[in-house]
Amino acid sequence: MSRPTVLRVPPLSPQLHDAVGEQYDARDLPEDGRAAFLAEHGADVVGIVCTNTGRVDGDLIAALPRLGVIANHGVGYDNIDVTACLERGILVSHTPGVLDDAVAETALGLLVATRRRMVEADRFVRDGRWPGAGAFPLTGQVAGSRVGILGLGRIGRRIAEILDVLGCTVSYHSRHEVPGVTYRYAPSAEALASEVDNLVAIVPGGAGTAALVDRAVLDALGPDGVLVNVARGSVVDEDALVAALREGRLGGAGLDVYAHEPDVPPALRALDNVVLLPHVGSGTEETRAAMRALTLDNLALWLETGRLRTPVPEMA
Ligand code: A2R
Repeated sequence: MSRPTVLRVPPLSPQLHDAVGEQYDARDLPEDGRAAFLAEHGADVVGIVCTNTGRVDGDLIAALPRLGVIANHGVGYDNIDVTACLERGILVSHTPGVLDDAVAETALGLLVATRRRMVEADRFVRDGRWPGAGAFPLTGQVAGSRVGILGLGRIGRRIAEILDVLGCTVSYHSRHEVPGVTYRYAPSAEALASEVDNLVAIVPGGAGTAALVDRAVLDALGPDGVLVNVARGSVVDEDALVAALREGRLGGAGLDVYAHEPDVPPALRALDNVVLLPHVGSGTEETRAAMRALTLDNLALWLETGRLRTPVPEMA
């Protein structure tokens, strides 16, 4: 019996790429010559495997008349045109839950590293400035501080639990109040920023959250405030962020994501009061293995039963 044809939309990790190839008749969407490739193979494709940096837009979906499932390796799926999928009855899965710990510890790491100026302190030692240049300056601390969580979902709640242990006062903003939590609810992102020392963004990307953290929110956080973004670059107005950091209207930022990845604005790279990571929030061996397994599980289940284990909320 012929194996189902699955389209791999790059980039995929070598492990995920190979796993799909072992189980299916796998095709790789090329960077160049897509029209010719799709004309030749598009009609065979029943499933797609992709990650958050592989765009699956309306044009690609339209070129795949038998497409029935998109298995996204990641919890965020703003790379996929879900509206086009809904119109065609194409199901989309993602990987919720299995990456909460990894992303939460990335958020904590960024927050501590930024507040305690750890990257600068590391350079201080490496450059041989200790002890010749005197003691490293005193810094702020995270323990006991007020932290706002923008998006108290699965990952946001995990971050809040970790901060509880550090004696932080946690408050949050989401579109809806979360029942059964003791954290204080703020009615807007700006209101939240105005009542905390540190703000952690962990909402989904996409149109609904574009520039949710804008100049007004950054100004409300203020010159002693720190922003951590482990959500999506689109959630923060990056120009406003750079301006606020350069003009001293914001104290610091710990960033894992950027507006135009992998481009990081040179002005941001030149600043000392930022810690910059290359979008590695879920990037641990353990978590990526779990995400891979769930992605493949969804694909296999759909092929077998037409259902998904973890559909995106629009299709649940
Ligand atoms: O707004 P609500 O009540 O639906 O709460 C969700 C919140 N959220 C928003 N908050 C404020 N303004 C918005 N426009 C908005 N849209 C959504 O974000 C909820 O509290 C949170 C998302 O939580 P989950 O759906 O459980 O997602 P999870 O697994 O925590 O991942 C969050 C994001 C991913 O989409 C990736 O972009 C990134 O973290 O890795």
